[in-house]
Formats: sequence, C-alpha cells, structure tokens
Amino acid sequence: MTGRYSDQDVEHYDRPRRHTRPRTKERPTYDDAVDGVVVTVDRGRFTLLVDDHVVLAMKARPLGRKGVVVGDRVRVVGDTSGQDGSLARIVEVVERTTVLRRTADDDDPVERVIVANADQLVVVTALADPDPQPRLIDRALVAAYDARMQPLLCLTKSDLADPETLLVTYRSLGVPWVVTRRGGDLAELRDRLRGRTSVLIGSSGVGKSTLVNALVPDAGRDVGHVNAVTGRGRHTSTSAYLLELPGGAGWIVDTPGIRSFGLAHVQPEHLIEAFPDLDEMTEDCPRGCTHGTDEPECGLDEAVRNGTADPVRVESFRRLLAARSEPAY
Ligand SMILES: Nc1nc2c(ncn2[C@@H]2O[C@H](COP(=O)(O)OP(=O)(O)OP(=O)(O)O)[C@@H](O)[C@H]2O)c(=O)[nH]1
Ligand SMILES: [Mg+2]
Ligand SMILES: [Zn+2]
Repeated sequence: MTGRYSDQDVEHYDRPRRHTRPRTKERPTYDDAVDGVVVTVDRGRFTLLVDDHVVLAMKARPLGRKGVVVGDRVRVVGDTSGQDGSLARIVEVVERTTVLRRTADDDDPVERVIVANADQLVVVTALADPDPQPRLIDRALVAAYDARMQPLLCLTKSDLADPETLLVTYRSLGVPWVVTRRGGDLAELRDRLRGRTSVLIGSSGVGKSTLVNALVPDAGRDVGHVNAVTGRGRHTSTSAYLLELPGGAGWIVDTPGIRSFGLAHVQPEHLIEAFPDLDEMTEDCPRGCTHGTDEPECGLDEAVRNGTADPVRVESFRRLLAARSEPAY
C-alpha cells in the first residue's frame, strides 16, 4: 500500500467492533466522505470521478459482496487526491434510480448489472458490416422497457446501406431512432442525448466507440475493424466506460460488444406498462393473461377486432413479448 492510504485509516472504518449492540447501529457515519461516480471497473479497482478529477478506489469491507458498477453514485473516504499511487475507499453506494441488467446465458454465465442510473438505452446497430440482428435489437428493447429506460435506436454505417428496411419493423413500436454515418452530422443524436445518461449497447463492430470518440473529442476509445470474411467485430472494447459529453450536455456509457442479451429476469407485466395505449386495452383480460398471441381471451385481440388497436402495433408488441422467452442465441 502506497501514498497516504494508511493502515490506521482501515482500522477506523473497516473493522467491525466487538460489542453486543447490532452492527448496523455501530456503522461509522462517514461524515468526511465525499461524492463520486464510477466511470469504469477493472479487476476490483474502481475509477471514479470526484469533483472533476479521477480517483482510483477499492471497495471498503462493510460493502461486502455488494456490487459496485459503472454509473453508481458512491461515497468515498481516504485518499481522494487522485495522485499517483493513491487509493480511496468506497464506503457507500447511493440507491440506484435504474438498473440495466442481463441474465446469465451461454455468452456470459454470470448475471450482471451492466450499468446503474442510466435513463436511456441506445441500441446501436450497423446497417451493414456487421449486418443487423433484429432478434438482438428486440431483446435489447425488452431490457430497456423492463429497466424503465427510454430506448433509442441508433442505426450506424448508413454510408453502406439504406435504413428503410429496418425502420419498417420499428416504426410501429414508436421507438425513436437516429441514423448516422462515417463523418456525418451528429446534431440529431446530440439532441437525443442532451441532459440524459445514455448507455450504448450492441454487437461488436457496430461503431459504438467510434460514436463516443466523435461525441467526446478527448475520449480516446480504441476502435477495431470488422473482419471482412466473417463480418464480425473484434471485441475491441473490453469494459464499460462512462464519459461526460462536452459542455455538461449529459453522460454516455460505451460498453463492450454483446453477442446476446439474457432476459430471464424480465417480467412480462413490465413490458405492457411501456405501451400505455395497449395497456389500457388489457383491463378486462383474464387474470394472469400475458397478452401473448396464444392467450385465448386477451383484450388486445378484442381491441384489434373492434378497430381500437392498430394490428401492426399489437403484433410488434407481441413480437417483443415472445423475444423475452426465446432462447438467447
Ligand atoms: N463505413 C462505416 N464504418 C464505420 C462507421 N462507424 C464505425 N465504423 C467502423 O466500424 C469499425 C468498428 O468500430 P468500433 O467503434 O470499434 O465498434 P464497437 O461497436 O465499439 O466495437 P466493440 O468495441 O468491439 O464492441 C471500425 O473500423 C470503424 O471505423 C460508419 O458510420 N460507417
Ligand atoms: Mg468499442
Ligand atoms: Zn391480455
């Protein structure tokens, strides 16, 4: 241990004291703790922003196995100078406003929280190179609705292919979308990001880090090429990273490319809540109705029959509902 991080400090904050009263009442109050936000995590070390400087920190023992993830607002004690060799300690994680999670699947055997406290999920899809994967888009949208995050579809590489074919599928869901191209104007995307904390998610090679570098001039995110034969990216980014947009215009999280999106944690009843116009038509559904295609007396079918619901929209909703229980590929 180096720098001003002293053993005495550890003693004071981390040792449970041997007394008879419940431990919770014994917890120090950390009056001297300062606020920070987690920008990235690497092998048990957390990079934080405290005020405007970067601080390296570890978890203090009272946090136990509690996860600390990118986007978490934390309270920190110890050496928060950020000087070389300094190490601060995270003593508290502030209650999260949102949690974007993926359930364990073949691609990733561990259930994880990807990012905390984000309010927008930007589903990044290349129009070509690599080709769009509609099932992955659907699954990411389900995760966004479940986490009560606003979805945004970002279609990159429009210099290589036309967005229209893909947009037909998503217009009826009412998902907002932007189209970007190499060297193109990002004004519309900037507008959508302003004042929010947005997470970029998508397959490897779709251009997430390229976007981040264009939006945040000194981001310096590594960019990889797409293999011309397999059409796959190289998984260039290996950990999530939170960056502030210039001029305090919001926050953005670059994440590593995903192959799939485990959704076993999603409750179907959360999904319909993201579609208030359809939700309204399910009031007379039998108890336990999932509003799926195979439900015998679903209010959505009645609404389509009597013309109050747009059949294409109902179909799109049901496609997402089904995506939840399809095997992740
Ligand atoms: N033609 C074209 N190529 C692009 C565009 N955006 C990004 N690329 C290229 O796509 C490749 C992959 O870009 P990255 O930004 O590394 O992709 P990523 O989504 O961050 O990939 P991972 O970090 O592996 O998940 C690079 O060669 C980029 O130059 C675009 O709009 N048009
Ligand atoms: Mg990347
Ligand atoms: Zn129903």
